[in-house]
Amino acid sequence: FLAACGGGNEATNSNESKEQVGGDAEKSAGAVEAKIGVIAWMTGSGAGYGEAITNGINLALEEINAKGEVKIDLVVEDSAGKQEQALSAAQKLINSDNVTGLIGPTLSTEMNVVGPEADLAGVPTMGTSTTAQGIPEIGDYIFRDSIPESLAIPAAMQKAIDKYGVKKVAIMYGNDDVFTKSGFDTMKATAEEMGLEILTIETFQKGQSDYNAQLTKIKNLNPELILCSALYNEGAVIMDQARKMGLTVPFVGGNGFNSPEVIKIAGDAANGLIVATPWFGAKEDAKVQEFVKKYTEKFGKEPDQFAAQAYDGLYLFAEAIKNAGEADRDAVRDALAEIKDFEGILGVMSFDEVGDIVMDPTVLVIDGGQFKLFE
Ligand code: PYR
Repeated sequence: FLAACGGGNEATNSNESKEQVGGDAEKSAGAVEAKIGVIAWMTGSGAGYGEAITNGINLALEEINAKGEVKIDLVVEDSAGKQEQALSAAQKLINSDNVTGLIGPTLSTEMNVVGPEADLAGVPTMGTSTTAQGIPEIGDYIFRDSIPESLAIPAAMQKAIDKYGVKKVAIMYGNDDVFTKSGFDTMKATAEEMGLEILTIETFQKGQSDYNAQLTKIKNLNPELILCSALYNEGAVIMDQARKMGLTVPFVGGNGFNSPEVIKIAGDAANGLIVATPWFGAKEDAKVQEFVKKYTEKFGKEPDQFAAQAYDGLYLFAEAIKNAGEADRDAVRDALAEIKDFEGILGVMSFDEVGDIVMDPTVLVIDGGQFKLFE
C-alpha cells in the first residue's frame, strides 16, 4: 500500500512540476534543481492535516517553479499518522529517491523516529507541524517552522485566564502520543506557575470514541477552563460530548487541536476553543491575503495553519537551495541555518541555534463557527 500510494503521488507531483518547468523553460535555464520529499498524514483520522499540508506545499511549488530561480521536484509519501510507516517513507525518500531535504512528517510522534534517521543520513528536515518539546534538538539537520507548545500554550492560557478570571482548571490529554503528552507537560507546568488549582488530570487514547467518564468527573468538579491536549479528531469529539452534557466552559488546546476540522466535526460545540498560532488568515497583510485568495481559488476552501506552515516550509527550502547554489544536503542544511528575517506568510522568520523557529504566536478563539482573534 505504501509503495502504491507513494508511487501515485510521486507520479502526479513530478508531472505537475514537469509541466510547470516545460511552460517556463527559459526562466528555468540555470535554475538549481532539487528533489524534496514530503511525509504527511494523508489517510485515516488525521487526513485533514495531510490535505492542508500538501495543498500548501503544492501552491508554493507552483509559485517557486514559475519564478525559475530554483526548480523543485516533489515526492510525497503518506505516513498514515504511524511511526513505522513514516520511518519507511523516510528511508525510501532518503535512500532511493535521494532527496535533498524532507518536509514533515506531520506528527511529533513520527518525527521522533524519522528525525534521528534523517539526521544520521545528513538530510535537512523541516517539521511544519511538529510542536512537541525537543524536536529541533534531535540533531543539526532538524528544523521546524511551527511554534512549540511550550510557547503557544502559555500564550493561550494567559489570555484565557486574564479574560475569564480563571482560578480552577481541569486537564485532559492523550497519553499515547508525543505531541499530546508534551502539550500536557506544558499545560501542567504553566498552570502550576500561574498558581491555578488543577482539579483533576484525565487521560484518553487515540481513536477513543466515548469520553463521558472523564467529562462527568470534570463537570462535577466545576472547572472554569479545560486544558485539553489533543489531535483534532479526539479533541472535536471531546468538545461535542462536553457540550452535550452541559459543560460549556472554554477549552485551551495546542497545535494539533487548531484545525478547521474541529469545526467540521463538532459544529457549534467547537465554540470556545482557544489556541495560539503563528497563522491568522484575516491578517491585514498583502502577502497573507494573496495566499488566502490563491489557495481558496485553487482548493475550494480556506487555508489553515497546517497549510500556511507547509507553504512557508517549502519557501524556506527554496531560499536555502537558492542561497546554497546547489542541491547538496550539507550545503542546504547550512543555508537553512543561516536564514534570517525571511518574510513568509507566517511573519518574519529566523531559526535559533537549535533550528527552532523564532516567531510570536497570535491567540485565536472559535466563535460562531469561525476562528477569530481572541481579545
Ligand atoms: C504534533 O504532533 O506535534 C502536532 O502538533 C500535531
